[in-house]
Amino acid sequence: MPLLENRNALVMGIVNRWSLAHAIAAALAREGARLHLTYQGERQRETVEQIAAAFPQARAWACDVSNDEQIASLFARLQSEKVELDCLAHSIAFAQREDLDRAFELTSREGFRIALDVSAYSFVAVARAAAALMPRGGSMLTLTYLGAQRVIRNYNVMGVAKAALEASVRYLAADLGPRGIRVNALSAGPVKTASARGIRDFSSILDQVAQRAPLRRNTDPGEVGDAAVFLASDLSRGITGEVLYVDSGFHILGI
Ligand code: IMJ
Repeated sequence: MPLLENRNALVMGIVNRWSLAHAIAAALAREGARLHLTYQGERQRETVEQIAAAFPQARAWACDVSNDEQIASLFARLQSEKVELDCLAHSIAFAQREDLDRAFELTSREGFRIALDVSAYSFVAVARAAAALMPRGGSMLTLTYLGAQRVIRNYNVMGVAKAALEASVRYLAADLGPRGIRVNALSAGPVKTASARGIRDFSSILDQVAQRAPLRRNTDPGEVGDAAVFLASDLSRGITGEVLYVDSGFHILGI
């Protein structure tokens, strides 16, 4: 029996077919979930509409999570169509290019604000709105990275934003648990997605992980999708407020 039959999943953060959000959407759909996919702006509209067309019953919706009105209008439209959600997957982050390119100490007030707003606060705002559409309870998940816990070169203000995101997962889990809603994060190993484009030395980071991680390989997007199925499904019914690493075991290493 599929694990997510008759479940509705809202997946936010697909930019293209290589996005981790796309791997998550594909894995949820494989297990029978009905997909609602959001895209940020007109630039992503066609891509995400085409991706939605490849899944049975999937729909695409506009939502820029840095804009409260767009969040409100997305959830108002879902509600007016009587969509009850079972799963929310948030896979959205942004920092200004210059803040991923030089010393962290040079981060401006505005750069810090933008990174935390888009990458951490957006999950709080969307979780609150999604919870209102989860009368049966549900499962929320977001994507994080080891740079929240350790210093990883150039990750900089994104590491601070992911630390805030991971703490937000715990506070949301405490608030929403009594309503039967679980909140967790997946911490994926480095994957060459649009979010890695132009990051200095990214290929060498991938090589080092593949050489040193316990499983001696990089993370495959499908592994992140399958872990998302676990967190979205009743198999993980006793788990909330957790950060689950899907990184070939890299995070256990010391020097
Ligand atoms: C990003 C920057 C520096 C090092 C990095 C990354 N490593 C990894 C990433 C080692 C794995 C990718 N990652 C986990 C992210 O969260 C990326 C977030 C990101 C990427 C960009 C690139 C383009 C841009 N802004 C961005 N904001 C956030 O302009």
